[in-house]
Amino acid sequence: MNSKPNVVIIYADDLGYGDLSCYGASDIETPNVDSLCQDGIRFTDAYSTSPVCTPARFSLLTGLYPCRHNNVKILPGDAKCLIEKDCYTLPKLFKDNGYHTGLVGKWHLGLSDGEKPIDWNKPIDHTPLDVGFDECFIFPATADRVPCVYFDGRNVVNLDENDPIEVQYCKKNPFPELPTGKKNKNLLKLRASHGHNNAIVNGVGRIGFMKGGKSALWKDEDLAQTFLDKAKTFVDENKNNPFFLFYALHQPHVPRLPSKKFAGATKLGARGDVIAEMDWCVGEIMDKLKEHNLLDNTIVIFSSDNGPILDDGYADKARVLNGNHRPTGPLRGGKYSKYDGGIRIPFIFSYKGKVTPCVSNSVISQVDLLNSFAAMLNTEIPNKDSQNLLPVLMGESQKGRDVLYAQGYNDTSILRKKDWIYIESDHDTPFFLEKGIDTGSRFYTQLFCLKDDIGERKNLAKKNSKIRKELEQEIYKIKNENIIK
Ligand code: NG6
Ligand code: CA
Repeated sequence: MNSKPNVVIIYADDLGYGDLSCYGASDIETPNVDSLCQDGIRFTDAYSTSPVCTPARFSLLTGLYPCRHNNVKILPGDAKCLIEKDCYTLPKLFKDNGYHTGLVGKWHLGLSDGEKPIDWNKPIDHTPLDVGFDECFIFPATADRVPCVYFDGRNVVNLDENDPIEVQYCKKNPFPELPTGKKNKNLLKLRASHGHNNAIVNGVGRIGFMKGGKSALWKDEDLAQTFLDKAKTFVDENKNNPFFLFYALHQPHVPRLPSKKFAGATKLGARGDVIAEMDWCVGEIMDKLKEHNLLDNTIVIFSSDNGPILDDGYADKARVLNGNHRPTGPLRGGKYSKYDGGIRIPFIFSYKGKVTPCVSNSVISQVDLLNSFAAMLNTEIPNKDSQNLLPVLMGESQKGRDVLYAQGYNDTSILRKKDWIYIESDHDTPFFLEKGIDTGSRFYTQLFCLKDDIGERKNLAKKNSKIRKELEQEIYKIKNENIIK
């Protein structure tokens, strides 16, 4: 194995375990993602650390469980950066080993130190550039949150200084002179089903208010092409040196507005269309690697941050047009849920000529990428949450994690040990009614045996109190471990 292969992580947003044809979808076709399996290992038991975005991304980049930080939750667009400047990170690992590191796409981990409100019209301190990326071209939070602008490094792209940007999340209606999704439904090209009724940008109601920055606003339909072009340029510019690219796709998160080419491309409506668009992006970036003859010197990982959801706040008909497609495959729950549908995600590790293509059921977590790549680069790191699973990723060993830890939407613990999965009790709502999702929240403990019950229907917590207690002990140990960042 070349000691310094390039590494590309392609990270989808809200793509489910059952959303890819290589994971069993029959109503959606994803030929480009599928073809990664020809040179790679498709993992059936891979997890993110959370059923929502920010904590999952935090873990992937820091190698830490979300519980190591006291504020890892879905962030507004003007939140402070959750990753401290002195925190050891995946991009820092690569950078320290002579790689050029880049991030293209969704960030959603906050910007600035949070000491004062962000001034969007000046270069911002504490961005991805301060946590290990040499360059970044991002949007700050999610596609449905303001500010709807791109960032290149520390600056908003295409900003006209005579039209400064203001962003507000706290006040109720800070810019009464501007239309909002709530007041001006006639201006919307995509209506909200819940929330998403603050600022209107590109005919879409968003979360949060913004004013100004007209020349800098993105068009949702152009997001895919814009990010793809940046990712391709990054590969072009780094073809002669080791590089790490984190290509954080915005699909299939809401609002789902694909480019013209993909609008109407599938029979599943907007959600199917943006998945098709996402798949195309994967094919394009693979073609770029091929063009430069880099495939047998590049590890490509494809995964998703959390489970899927049909209606996440816009009336885009995802639910009615879904037909028989099961975005979570055989799993229960979905985005926001503590059941496996929220946290078990597609994960393909592709490395042409270096791994023997196969399907692996070893248990792995995205938090393990830090330590696994540290092992690849012969670098000792202090982190204990992240485990070295390089031999598993390379297909040389089947020994995945003994114990897997994830964190539910409201900070409760989820633990998997072998085939057992434990979901801590809590008093939150068991269902998001408007979203049709079972959050998995119950005022009693849940314990399932995935081997006979992949759909987590038969609660064995009472019957198997010995195992329940054993798993509780493991959670206690993890939570009380002293972790060095
Ligand atoms: C929720 C939003 C949802 C989505 C999610 C974050 C509403 C009603 N819902 O609060 O649309 O943006 O946050 O998704 O506003 S994530 O994938 O980034 O975690
Ligand atoms: Ca997400």
